[in-house]
Amino acid sequence: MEKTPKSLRLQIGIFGRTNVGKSSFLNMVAGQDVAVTSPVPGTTTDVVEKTMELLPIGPVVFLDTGGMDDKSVLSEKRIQKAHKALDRADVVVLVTEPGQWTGFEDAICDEAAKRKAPLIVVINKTDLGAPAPDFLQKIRGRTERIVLCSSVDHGKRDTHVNDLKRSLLEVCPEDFLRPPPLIGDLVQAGGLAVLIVPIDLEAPKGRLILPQMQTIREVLDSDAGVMVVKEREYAALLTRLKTPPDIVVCDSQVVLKMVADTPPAVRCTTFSILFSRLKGDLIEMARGVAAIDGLKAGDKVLIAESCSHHAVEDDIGRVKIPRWLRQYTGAELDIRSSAGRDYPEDLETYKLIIHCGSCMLTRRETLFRIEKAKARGVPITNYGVAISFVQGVLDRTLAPFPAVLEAYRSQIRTGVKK
Ligand SMILES: Nc1nc2c(ncn2[C@@H]2O[C@H](COP(=O)(O)OP(=O)(O)OP(=O)(O)O)[C@@H](O)[C@H]2O)c(=O)[nH]1
Ligand code: SF4
Ligand SMILES: [Mg+2]
Repeated sequence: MEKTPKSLRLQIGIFGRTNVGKSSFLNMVAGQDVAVTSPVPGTTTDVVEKTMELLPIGPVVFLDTGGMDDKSVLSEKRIQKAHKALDRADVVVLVTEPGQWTGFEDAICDEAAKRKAPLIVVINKTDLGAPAPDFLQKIRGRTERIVLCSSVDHGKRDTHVNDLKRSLLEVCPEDFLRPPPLIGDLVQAGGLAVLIVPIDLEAPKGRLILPQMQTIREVLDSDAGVMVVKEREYAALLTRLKTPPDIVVCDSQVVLKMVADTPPAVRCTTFSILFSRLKGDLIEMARGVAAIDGLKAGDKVLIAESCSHHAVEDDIGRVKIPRWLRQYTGAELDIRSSAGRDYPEDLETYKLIIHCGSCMLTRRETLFRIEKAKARGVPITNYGVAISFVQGVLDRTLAPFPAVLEAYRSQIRTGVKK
């Protein structure tokens, strides 16, 4: 993580008047004491930098500045430093407290706007009193992204940090949401990827679908080769290879056959798993799927589709996944589905969300949906991960991603202990 150079990190500047709790807020987000805090106004003089991996956004650096409105002798220098930090900030976080909004706060908002830096307002010290509605209204005139916070209430840390992450996800410039590779890291230069593609009724006549083409392209860009085969010919073709492939990828629907036909030493996964890493947060999907083990009769499960495509007979989301879930759990589950842009407001009433492959959503939109589920405490997974799970082969299809496999196994262990 520390290898990422600063310029590739999202720079988050923390600004505000002295003593509002900027350093305390940073310490809470970091989960450790990074910056000195004290009741004496003007505690932070130099800009304190803290680099961290703020998932799912990625590598970030927080810049904790000295308060800018104090009357102490050092203030002029500090103001200059804070201005430099404003120039560096990709996102401006303005910390204030309930009732505290003057020309000073407006000036910071203006500076952010001048630099076209998105603005998040943190209303800190809410443990001392809730902000009044008209105060909130006034801030909404400046930004919709308001995080209510108490930096000294560590019990609420997760809620506050998640609120901050959601706001950051919304505003963070696209460049910083650069996705992980699709397959490039799973093949060596000169290596081979085998892609098992279904040529069935749903396959477009005379061509391959976009995800398959994208995968082929990335393997070629990695100076490796690709072999494309249907599931029926796969096993025979594998025996003709002198050296095993670096990776085998198949459509989720034939995962069971692929795993059976693939020697244990050969890494294999599915297109949907590759795409869930690219599009969203594979670790979270792998953790979420463990919740299937705890499902009981009557539990509500949401199948969330992000477009309203015309459902076909034996539709994956409407028919197959519900059937597999009922077979796997042996329970009569209350399975609902949502389609298109609407993501239900009552997420917390669900025991699990199984999201579609999000091919029509951007990475930002997908991450946002994941964060929304997390904020409501609802496990979330997706079709690709859930299919491998109910077929009993997820350990195999996650094996190419060791950190994800570990997260999944530890979640399963936690579930067993309960
Ligand atoms: N009650 C309460 N006190 C807080 C909160 N956050 C910070 N404080 C207290 O407010 C005082 C100032 O906190 P700092 O984090 O040093 O404030 P700062 O904005 O970094 O101050 P400067 O560096 O001087 O500009 C300290 O005594 C903190 O313990 C909060 O959420 N609630
Ligand atoms: S995976 Fe793509 S096509 Fe299927 S429901 Fe989601 S967005 Fe629509
Ligand atoms: Mg400080």
